[in-house]
Amino acid sequence: MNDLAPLVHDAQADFERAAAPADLENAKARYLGKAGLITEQLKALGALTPDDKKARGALINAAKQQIEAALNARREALAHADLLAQLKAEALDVSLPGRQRGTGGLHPVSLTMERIEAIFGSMGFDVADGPEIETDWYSFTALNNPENHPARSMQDTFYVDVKDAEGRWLNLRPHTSPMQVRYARAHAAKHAEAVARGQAMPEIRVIAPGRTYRVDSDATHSPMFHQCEGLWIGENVSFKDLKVVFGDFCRRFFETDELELRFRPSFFPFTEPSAEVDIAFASGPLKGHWLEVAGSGQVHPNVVRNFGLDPERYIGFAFGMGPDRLTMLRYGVNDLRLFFDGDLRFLSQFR
Ligand code: 2U9
Repeated sequence: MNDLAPLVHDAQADFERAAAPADLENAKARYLGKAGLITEQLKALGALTPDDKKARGALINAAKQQIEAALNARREALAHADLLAQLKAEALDVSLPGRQRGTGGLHPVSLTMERIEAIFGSMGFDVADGPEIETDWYSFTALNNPENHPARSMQDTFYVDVKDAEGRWLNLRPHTSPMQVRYARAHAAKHAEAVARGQAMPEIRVIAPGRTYRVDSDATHSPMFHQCEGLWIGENVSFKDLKVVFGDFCRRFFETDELELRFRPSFFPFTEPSAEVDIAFASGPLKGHWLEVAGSGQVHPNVVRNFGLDPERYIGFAFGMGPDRLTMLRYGVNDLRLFFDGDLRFLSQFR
């Protein structure tokens, strides 16, 4: 043991106490810096004889090496502790349950629309599309709806406070029929030349599903509701075809053959004769009740003329139904408003 041992011991203790790299560098300066204790020892060598200088120098160097070794050891220990703290702070618990991404689903009315489209699609019906903002001509006039018909009044129809480029008042379509008028006119125009040459026009067979608007709101009416109408026009299409097609549709839609159909005389401006379609299930919770599911009829000659077709040659039927009501019947829902509240407790039952 020499007189430098306490110095080395103090340095080791100071380094051990340094809790952070900055503390450690301060402690280093006290021993190894320009005015440090070891540096002072080295400076004092100048006053010694060559032999003493050699011996003393060796001792100071040995002490310096010990101090440097302690310094490096502490540096490594602090860096290691820092790494451990960082790893701990950034630790991932891989056993935690993952964040679930909610699974969406189609709205029950959309499911009904898809069902209707698939069933009629299999019977050769095309699906029409068209604007929800319409002109009076497509919403009413083309459909043989007279000028003074109550459906045209502001109590029934939403009018848009804007006119189109031709100065015609616009409305939110109160039924999906305008889409079929547009479809039928385009179809007639497309085949006009062939027909003029004496060729037969391919039949019009189309359904028109979509949103419709009327001023009405209670447990069974919503200002926005859905309709799906159908149209079949040809040279030899009769009420008999309507009965077969619609009967087939009902059996497939409700997934039962035990179902009766009843056509009850009615009136619509766009069909003549017209009939309401009622169905009755032979079993299940609705057994024994006649349920109105659609309106129908033979398309009025004035409407056929508005397609651009000769009503003496072309004839057919149309029907209209409410997918909201069909959805209520199919799933046993008793309040129409449930479809429009956006309540996930209700909607997720249809996923
Ligand atoms: C064209 C010509 C005729 C479609 C028809 C009905 C009878 C009917 C209602 C049932 C319940 C609407 O959804 S509802 O509110 N529809 O009673 N609809 S015949 O007649 C047409 C359609 C388009 C060109």
